[in-house]
Amino acid sequence: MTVNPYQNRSNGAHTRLSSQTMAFVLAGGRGSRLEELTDRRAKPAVHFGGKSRIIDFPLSNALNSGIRKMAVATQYKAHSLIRHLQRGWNFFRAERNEYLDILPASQRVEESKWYLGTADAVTQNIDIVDDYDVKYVIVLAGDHVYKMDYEIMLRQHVETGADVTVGCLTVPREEGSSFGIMHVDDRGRIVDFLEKPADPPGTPEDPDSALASMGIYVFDWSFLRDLLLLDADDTSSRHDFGYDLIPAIVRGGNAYAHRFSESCVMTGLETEPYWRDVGTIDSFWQANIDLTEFIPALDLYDNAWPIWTYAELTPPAKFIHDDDGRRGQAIQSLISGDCIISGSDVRNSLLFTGGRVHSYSSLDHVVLLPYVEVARGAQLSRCVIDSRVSVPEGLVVGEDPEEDEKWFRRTPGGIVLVTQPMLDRRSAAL
Ligand code: ADQ
Ligand code: ADP
Repeated sequence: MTVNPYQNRSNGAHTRLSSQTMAFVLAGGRGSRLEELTDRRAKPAVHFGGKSRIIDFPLSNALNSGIRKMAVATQYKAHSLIRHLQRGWNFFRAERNEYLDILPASQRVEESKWYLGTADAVTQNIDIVDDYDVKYVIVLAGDHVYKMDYEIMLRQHVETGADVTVGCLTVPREEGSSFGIMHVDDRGRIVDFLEKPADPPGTPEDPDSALASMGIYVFDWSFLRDLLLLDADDTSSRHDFGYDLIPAIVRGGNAYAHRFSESCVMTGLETEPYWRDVGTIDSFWQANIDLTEFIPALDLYDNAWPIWTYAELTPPAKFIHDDDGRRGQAIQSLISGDCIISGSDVRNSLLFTGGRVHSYSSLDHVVLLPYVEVARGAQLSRCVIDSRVSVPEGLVVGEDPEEDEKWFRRTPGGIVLVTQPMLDRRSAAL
């Protein structure tokens, strides 16, 4: 028997579903648990990993999966998100049938009603999706960090003939109340779906874990289109995928779960599937600091699955002695372009573009967002410094919880967030 080596490969041109698919990326959520980090930007625009922003992950996944038609629904504080997309995601060419549309929230109504719920964000743009002329739509959340081959999920969707296929993963049961939680039968059919249940049910195999929706869905466009039109007329609906549409399809009996572990993209370095909702200051700090580990849980150095982004053209990072001969050095750290470490000591830290650290300073377990200047003699540990902050001479953060709480935001986990308005209030008071 002749075996066709391409038969089961996702990139075999004759089997590719991604070319008949558009990605509809929901990027309108505020992410209020990130506190002041989302005062000026939507959560999908929050920086991550030294060069990127969170939205680069779902967009890069779509691109690497072969999807060439994308739309990003924006809403809350969309400016830095839109600027980022315009600068970094501007290589789609209509001549090649490639599109990336940035969809502004409807200006018709007051802000509180821009998009009623996540499904309404698609309903308001039905005509745009129609224009793409695709068979499938994959709805993605714009605010998670992970690497996934959507082609594999699309294939499952087509093979099962599902009305919807919902990406899912297991989470500790006590975290289940912030997710849509589902039960599946042994064929993977979803038999029950509860959006953010107060007391999430465990799985039959393990009562301590729950099967959670990743908030990503594959539909046939004709099916979703009809459903959205029905939903738009339903006055009792919140017009939300998690609260309304997915539970309704589950009741109809033809919704399937797709396990993230089957389509996550891993390198030899990664030991388990990586997916993070970096939704709090603690988890944001931790996920960034984790990248400095000897063996990181997320491998950003994978040329086969690049995370595309917009990054400024920058000169190299530089490490120099100061006038007194003190060595400027960084160890177990990620240092981006245009950083200058002068006569100071950086450990277990992640510095985004343009970080300047002056003599007699030390950084330990610090995330410096882009263009932060740290003046002489500052001692920073276990903190996140927001972009373009000017850290004053001799500032100490992460030593004395009372002092940190007085001026900055200190989380229950003991991580401190420092922004420029906080520093301004502090200097005005001192
Ligand atoms: P949540 O993440 O709580 O739950 P939601 O706040 O609706 O859901 O956000 C989903 C995505 O849509 C986010 O990327 C957000 O930025 C964006 N968004 C929210 N409102 C929007 C709007 N009106 N217009 C455009 N974009 C919008 C969802 C599911 C759960 C699932 C979790 C997984 O409802 O079932 O478990 O995602 O994180
Ligand atoms: P050595 O020459 O000391 O064996 P390696 O080539 O293993 O060094 O890597 C040097 C350092 O770079 C390691 O300590 C590791 O922390 C980091 N490193 C290597 N590969 C990766 C990766 N894919 N992602 C992040 N860090 C990495």
